[in-house]
Amino acid sequence: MTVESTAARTPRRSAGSKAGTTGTKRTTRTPAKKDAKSNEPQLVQLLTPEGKRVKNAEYDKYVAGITPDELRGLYRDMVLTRRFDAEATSLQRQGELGLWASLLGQEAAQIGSGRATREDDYVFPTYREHGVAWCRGVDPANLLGMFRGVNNGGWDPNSNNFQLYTIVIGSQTLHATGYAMGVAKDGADSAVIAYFGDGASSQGDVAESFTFSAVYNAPVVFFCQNNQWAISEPTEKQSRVPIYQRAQGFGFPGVRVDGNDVLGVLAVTRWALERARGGEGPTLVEAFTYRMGAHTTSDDPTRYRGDEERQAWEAKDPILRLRRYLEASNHADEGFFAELEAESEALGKRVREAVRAMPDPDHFAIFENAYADGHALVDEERAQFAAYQASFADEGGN
Ligand SMILES: Cc1ncc(C[n+]2csc(CCOP(=O)(O)OP(=O)(O)O)c2C)c(N)n1
Ligand SMILES: [Mg+2]
Repeated sequence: MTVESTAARTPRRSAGSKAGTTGTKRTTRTPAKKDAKSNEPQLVQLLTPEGKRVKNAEYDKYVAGITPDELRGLYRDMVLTRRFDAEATSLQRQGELGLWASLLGQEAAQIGSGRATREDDYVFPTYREHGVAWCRGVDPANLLGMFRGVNNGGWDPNSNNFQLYTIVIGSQTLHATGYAMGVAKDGADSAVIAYFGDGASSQGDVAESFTFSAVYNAPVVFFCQNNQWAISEPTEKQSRVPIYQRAQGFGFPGVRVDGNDVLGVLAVTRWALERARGGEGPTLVEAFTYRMGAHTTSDDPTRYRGDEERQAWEAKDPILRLRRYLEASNHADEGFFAELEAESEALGKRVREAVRAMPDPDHFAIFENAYADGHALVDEERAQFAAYQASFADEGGN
């Protein structure tokens, strides 16, 4: 039995779409084809851990016009995101947040992909995409309300085309697929990107998303941050093949990129989003990275993994490698780094103050958003809760 190269297949358009506009654009994409020949994982990398720019025949063109200003911008995004994330972890330790899911180590995967999106693209995140939120212009302070337990999300998804954080693992890939099918039916040329983790790749929802998006040729990019762990389960427990290779079985290309290389991630995600916009259907991008911190502030990773692993990944730090590149190519001076340091501190302070000033929600607000038209059980629970609250008033009066 032969394995058909997914990259060589003719794209299928959903009924009513402009089939004639797509055929000519399918010219240079071959990553899945190469994978069919060899089962060895292939990693796209444009910047080495030492900060050296390496040539890549296939993906260089997606970052060819990048300016020193834009490179400094990517660096700034990563530094500020890391600073914000550290502040949120501290705020949880101080009792100001109930929980926090740190993105430490995943800054390049998130900033590279987030900066590849266009304003009219639509993003479906998990609960850890603080860097992507930053790129979409969501105020970092707004990310903290849900983790403080004072609101049900914290932002209007449609104001930044950035959906609310999704805790139910993998389910947002289905939402993204359905949304992308709608985008195609509208005849729009925007794209959709769904974030998920290595652990989520085992969920049925993700497999269903792959099937539907492939069959309906939906303009969606599946962006898997393989951070090597799903809480305490290593990636080996999720898949017998490299995650990106799974796409082939569903009929679309998959590619693995060095997730700690912001340039590589930017290039690969631009390519994948362009495929979606050009009517070529879904792509799976596996950003190979590492969760440097705990799963969340409730987790203790020393119980299931050793320090050596973290140290090995520290040498591949995404921020350090871009700094090395900026310095070696004289794209940034001491003044730039010092100014950024001051900006980071100011961001930390602003977020700290914003969280502490968040008003407590009305005690009954929790009953308001479960059903659009109310529900008998919710009414009963509301009444029970009202009686419970009233019992404190009685005690106070005695
Ligand atoms: C459907 C579902 N099952 C289980 C959980 C509990 N849970 C929360 S995070 C997580 C691990 C997810 O790992 P991964 O997809 O690799 O994402 P990461 O946390 O590493 O970013 C699990 C099992 C959940 N939230 N939803
Ligand atoms: Mg993971």
